[in-house]
Amino acid sequence: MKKQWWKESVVYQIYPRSFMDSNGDGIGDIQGIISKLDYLQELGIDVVWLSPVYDSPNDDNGYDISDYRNIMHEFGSMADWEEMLGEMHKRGIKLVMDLVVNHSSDEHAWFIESRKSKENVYREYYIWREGKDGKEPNNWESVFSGSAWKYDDQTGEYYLHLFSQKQPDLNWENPQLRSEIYDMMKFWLDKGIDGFRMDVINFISKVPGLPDAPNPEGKPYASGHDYFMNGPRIHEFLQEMNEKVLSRYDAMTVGEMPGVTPEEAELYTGNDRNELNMVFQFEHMDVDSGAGGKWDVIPFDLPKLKEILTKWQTGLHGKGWNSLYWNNHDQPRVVSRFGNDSEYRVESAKMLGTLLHMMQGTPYIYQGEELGMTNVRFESIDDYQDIETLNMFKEKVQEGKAPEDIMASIYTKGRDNARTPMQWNATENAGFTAGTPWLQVNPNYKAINAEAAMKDPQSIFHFYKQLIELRKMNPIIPYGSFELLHGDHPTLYAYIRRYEGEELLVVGNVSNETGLFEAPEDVKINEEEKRILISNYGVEKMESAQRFELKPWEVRVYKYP
Ligand code: TEU
Ligand code: CA
Repeated sequence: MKKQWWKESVVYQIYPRSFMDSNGDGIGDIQGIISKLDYLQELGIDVVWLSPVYDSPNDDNGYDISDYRNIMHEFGSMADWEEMLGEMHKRGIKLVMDLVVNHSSDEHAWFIESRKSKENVYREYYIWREGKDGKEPNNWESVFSGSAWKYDDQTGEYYLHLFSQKQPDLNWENPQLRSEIYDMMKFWLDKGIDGFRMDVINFISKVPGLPDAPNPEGKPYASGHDYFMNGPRIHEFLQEMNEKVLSRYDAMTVGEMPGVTPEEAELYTGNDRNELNMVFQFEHMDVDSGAGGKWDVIPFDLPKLKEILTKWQTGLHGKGWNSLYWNNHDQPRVVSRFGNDSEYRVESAKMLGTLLHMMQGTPYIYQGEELGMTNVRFESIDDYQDIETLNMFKEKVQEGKAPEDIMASIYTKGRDNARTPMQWNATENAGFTAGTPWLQVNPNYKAINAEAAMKDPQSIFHFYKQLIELRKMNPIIPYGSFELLHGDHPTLYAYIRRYEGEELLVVGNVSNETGLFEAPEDVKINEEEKRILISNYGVEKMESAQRFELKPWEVRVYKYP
């Protein structure tokens, strides 16, 4: 069996538009990435997950692809991409590309053909339906607000778009379409990439008939998640993809799966399943979302977060594999979301990083997380760029919501929080661009930037570097078992890892107050043999690990025997 190198890897996600601009047009690009590979090598990461760099009109910043085999002009050329891959491999860094095949752009040649006529050979590459009673074919809501259907008067039918109107869903029921996707995947794997992150891959199988969703509140549209999430043929499609493509390469795969449960994840990632290596689950990312969904912000509840992550740690242990993440290009910055991004920004960022990186699975670091980059507050909605945010704002204003209330939810959960340019140094625009950035830089870049972090041995950057090194030196971290301690404690996050006679005790104080940890009666710490593996307050003295006080946002990891 191929070595499962991805189980011992740490992955760094690059959102190319915001990473580094090399030619002064204010947009990150591939030459910019190449210029920062030494920085990534210094951090010690093993794999880069690169968000889409394919040709795109950028309605959803590259997640609307108009040519799967060409590089977006703004990002550079195929020659630049080949140079980047070579430079990554030279440094021992693998490259995982983003596979966005639940939908394409409406500017893709396939869709341009498909919409021309009902008889067009490409018609069945997409999901076209006649209207019903003069309305959309069903009542599904788009993830980006409004109906999930758009009427196209060229042929008098509607097409499905679970996301933006410029992201028509591909029809995976069509074997010809599937074969085109597999050929495209081989095109990139044959160029030498090391795997794929698969965008909303558990949406590709829809329930036949595309039935209306329950709509008890009589809303204009309702979530159709039950009819396209983890659908009836999803395992068949992924096993076919594995058989026809993935099994022929040494490729890492991670499926982005909104709504997936640990039980389903076992089916997607089990060794004997021949589907994917791991999945991105979303349960812990919905812990501060109320009944109204993402924008219905509720205070995050630590016991609930602990319960969710524990369910995934124990649910997949020995059966499948976890991905571990706090951040990506769709999520607000974790130090602002679950930490304290003002008086305890450094301590809380280090603590959150430790809590995640000491768990079982493959950790993902999102660009800037290693610097403790924070959320941003732009005063005007005009300063925001994300289509999900802009569509939601428009819809809620039309519903009569107060703009300041809508802005408050954007400050907390908006995706642009993660997309402000990477903060490289304290020069203008944080050294990201010599031009005008496509999205404003977070004004706190003078204090929070890579140059300052690399010079400061106490920085979050150097702490993340230690976390990555510890994973390599301690098999207990990727492979050990997981037991949560004090699950209902409102502010302590404590757990034990066990592996081949070794134990790790991880204790974090998720609060602005001091905390007291006392090991439960049945947990015996080997006091004589214990040692501190890592601490964000530089704790050296060997005070008891059975019972100790923690400062605000303090984390300690003890290893014994
Ligand atoms: O995201 C899938 C998805 O559901 C996201 O829309 C996410 O749940 C939501 O934005 C949280 O607010 C993937 C990509 O990661 C995202 O950037 C794309 O916009 C989306 O698919 C469509 O390709
Ligand atoms: Ca550029």
